[in-house]
Amino acid sequence: NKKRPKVYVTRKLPEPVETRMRELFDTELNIDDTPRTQHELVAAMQTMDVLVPTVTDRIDAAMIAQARPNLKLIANFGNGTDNIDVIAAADKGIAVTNTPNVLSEDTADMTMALILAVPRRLTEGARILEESGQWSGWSPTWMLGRRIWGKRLGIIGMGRIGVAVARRAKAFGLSIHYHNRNRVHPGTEEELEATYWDSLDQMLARVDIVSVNCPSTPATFHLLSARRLDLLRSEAYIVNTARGGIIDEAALIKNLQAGKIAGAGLDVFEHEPAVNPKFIRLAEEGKVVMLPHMGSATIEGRIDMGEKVIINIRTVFDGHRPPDRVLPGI
Ligand code: 8YV
Repeated sequence: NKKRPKVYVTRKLPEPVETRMRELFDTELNIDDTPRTQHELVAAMQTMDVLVPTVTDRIDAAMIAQARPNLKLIANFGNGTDNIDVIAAADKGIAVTNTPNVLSEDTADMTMALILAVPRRLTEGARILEESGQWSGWSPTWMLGRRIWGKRLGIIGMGRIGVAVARRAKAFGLSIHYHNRNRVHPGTEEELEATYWDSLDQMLARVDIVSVNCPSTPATFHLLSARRLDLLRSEAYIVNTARGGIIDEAALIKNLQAGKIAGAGLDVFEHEPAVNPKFIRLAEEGKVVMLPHMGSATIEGRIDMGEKVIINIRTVFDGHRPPDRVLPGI
């Protein structure tokens, strides 16, 4: 008759996940989904065994320092763990887990949607009909976008999501280029007919579309800096479904305004949920398509993520290593 772990969930999760959690754990849910304050999170870290935060909860070193020894696990409901100071947690003996794999395909779908949406002027076209209910009439030179087929896609970060993007893009007739800390397995490179670029700078100068699919870490902060954005061709597009901070937004805005880059598809922003109003202007001009961080937002994906969280919690309280342990520095 083992003690049930006390689990604190910071946001509303899908019904089946909450039901299962309640069956298995002493669970404190967030029924009305109002984001918890830092004070409430620290209080939870002092009384509960497990914290289940999401991308919207920043768990920094100062908060972790105030946690009591009862807190064994921070089981992040999400893939990226840039919201958590994983090093501070490790120093205090608190395990951190995430929810990899289950959201890669959904995120890759949304990446592909943005790769198509900007050059093919999807939102601009939709807006014409939404705003007036009709259009002035078809013409051979009207609403022309840029062809996707035959173009070069440069993927930054060839992990699970990057590979899922590459598979889709290949089927759309794009050639695959990538930059990553390491080359992927030769079999994967062969399957994707992918070209590896050791130098990000050189890849940026040669591709038509850039897709950002790497994690947000101190090393990738403003990886697409003003200097690197200047390397892009003026016909190039950028798509970001990873984290806003990987791109220097101010520099991106400048280059979009100046026509030094053709367009951007953005699902993530540097200061979410705030969005730089200059992007809105650029969206009106058809240079930018924006989504409010919806990359992994499917019902199935969220349920799968919840199951991963549950498995991680159960494994830790069964005395084993959780399958999705996030180690500092990785
Ligand atoms: C979710 C994400 O919005 O997993 C991630 O890293 O950015 C998104 O899939 C997030 O996980 C919710 O915590």
